[in-house]
Amino acid sequence: MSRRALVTGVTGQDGAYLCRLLLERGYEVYGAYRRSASVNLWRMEELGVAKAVQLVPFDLIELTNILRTLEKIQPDELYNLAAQSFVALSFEQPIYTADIDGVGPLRILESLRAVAPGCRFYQASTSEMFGKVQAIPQNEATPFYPRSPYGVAKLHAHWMTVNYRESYGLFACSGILFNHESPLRGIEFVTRKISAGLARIRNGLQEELVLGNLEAKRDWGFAGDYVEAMHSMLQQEKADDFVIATGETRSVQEFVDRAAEAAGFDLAWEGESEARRGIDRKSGKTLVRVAPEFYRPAEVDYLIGDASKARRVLGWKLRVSFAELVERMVRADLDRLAAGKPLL
Ligand code: NAP
Ligand code: G4F
Repeated sequence: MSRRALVTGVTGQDGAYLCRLLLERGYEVYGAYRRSASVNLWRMEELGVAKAVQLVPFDLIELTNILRTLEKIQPDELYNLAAQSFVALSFEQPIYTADIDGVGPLRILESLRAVAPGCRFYQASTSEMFGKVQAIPQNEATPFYPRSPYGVAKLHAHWMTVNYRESYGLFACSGILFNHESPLRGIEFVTRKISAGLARIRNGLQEELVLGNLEAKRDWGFAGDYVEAMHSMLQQEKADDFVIATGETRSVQEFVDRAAEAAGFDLAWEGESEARRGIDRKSGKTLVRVAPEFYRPAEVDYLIGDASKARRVLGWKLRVSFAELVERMVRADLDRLAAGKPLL
């Protein structure tokens, strides 16, 4: 009989890639989605898996809904990818973020304990928990110092995952994933904002790309590679926590440079801080500007992960390089516009 997996946050970037992977591996896949006036299935549709996933209404805020869902489906594996995942918004909606991202996973853990204690659990933890980094690079032993309500909420969920493993013997793993991107990335995150913005500029649909802190550094990988690690964590003999990262870091400005090149521009930079501008050498036009509205009250300046434990224990490997990732994202947005599709 095929194994049954429940994926929360199925309408998001990682949800789509993980569903595809689980279906390829013969799972019966249930996708937990949040009810809205129009459920967005475009990511699963782009990957061709929307019809194969059995959708179930689910909200992290509602304990009774979680309990009933688990009781009914009795999954073998549960991947909790659902979250208010946008760090910038967490400064505007800290209490909501704490409830969804901090207490939401606890609602799942309590429900598992009550009605499905044999189910294996994956919690989507984040490098944002390292925040003001206490060591370089960051690994599973690095102390946490979150710098946003999102990071603090995710840290609560991380420790709850560890605590339920140690207290009740649940097979519960926390994947501490560094930034991972793809053509399916939400458009408000900086990488996709850049790829979509440059594709629109290239097509005469937008004048400029307006960004915040260009100096922040991130360890950016490809989401398709990262969902393999999630699955692999739940196939081990023993539940544990793992850092997943590329081990390379680049600034936002470096991402813009690569993406601009992929979109056929040749950028030169001038000015400092908020006066900094990216000018296309070919046309002389300003393509990139900086605006304070995109700065955060507290920034995570520098992230670089050490995934040696995942490579050693899980046999996890990176397949897509940074250059290829950027190229794929820009190409996908240019292709969507060429096909008359909106950039969602
Ligand atoms: P994403 O694209 O923003 O997807 C988030 C998903 O959560 C969406 O399906 C969203 O549904 C759902 N959701 C939001 N609030 C919910 C609620 N109250 N109840 C049920 N579902 C809810 O995020 P992602 O990039 O795929 O990331 C997946 C997970 O990994 C998230 O938990 C994120 O915090 C974490 N993470 C991501 C990264 C990264 O770089 N991508 C790195 C580390 C950790 P709607 O479509 O209805 O909004
Ligand atoms: O793309 P971002 O919004 O991602 P951030 O804050 O690193 O969070 C993402 O990765 C986390 C893992 O570390 C996940 F847990 C989280 O769910 C999410 O997926 O911002 C990246 C950097 C930041 O330093 C930000 O200040 O880019 C900087 N940035 C500069 N200009 C901008 C912009 N970010 C956004 N979103 N928009 C800008 O215009």
